[in-house]
Amino acid sequence: MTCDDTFGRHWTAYHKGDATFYYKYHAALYRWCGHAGGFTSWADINGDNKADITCNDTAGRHWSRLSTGYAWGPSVYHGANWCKGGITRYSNFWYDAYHPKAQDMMCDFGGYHFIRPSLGNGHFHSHTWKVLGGAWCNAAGTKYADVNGNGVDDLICDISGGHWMFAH
Ligand SMILES: [Ca+2]
Ligand SMILES: [Ca+2]
Repeated sequence: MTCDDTFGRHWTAYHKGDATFYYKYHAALYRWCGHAGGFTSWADINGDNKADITCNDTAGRHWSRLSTGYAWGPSVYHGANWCKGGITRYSNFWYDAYHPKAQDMMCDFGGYHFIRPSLGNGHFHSHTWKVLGGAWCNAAGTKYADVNGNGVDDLICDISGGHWMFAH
C-alpha cells in the first residue's frame, strides 16, 4: 500500500503478517516527483520483487529509484519526450528469461502502444518498439495484466462495458 501526494511526499505501509501494518514516511523521497505535471507510479522495474518508485511527467520525462527494502537507490533519469501527451504505464510485458519479473515502460498514446523493455537492472532499453501493428483500444481504456498466467502481461481494453484482450 503506497501513498503519494502532490507535494512529492511518499508513504508506504508494510504488512507485518499479523493483520497489522507498519507505516513509513520516506523523508529521503521528499520533493521527489513533486514538480508540476509529475506523477508517481510504483513498479518493480528490476524484477527483484521489491516495488520501485518511478516519476513521470507531462513533458515525457522519466526517473526512477530502486527499492532496497526500506531505503532507496539514487535517482536515475530515463530521458525526455517519451510518451509526451500519452499515458506512461509499467507492465511486465516483455518476456525476458533472465529477469522474468522486471516491468517494462509502456506508452499508451491514442490507440497506439509502445514499449521500452526493462534491462532488468533499473534501466530501460534505449530503443522503443510498437506493440501492435495498428491502432487498438485507446489510452484511457488500456490495461496490462497477466490473464492467461504465462508470466507476461496481456494487453486488455475496457471501453464502455466492452472488454477485449490480446493474450501473449
Ligand atoms: Ca525492484
Ligand atoms: Ca499472459
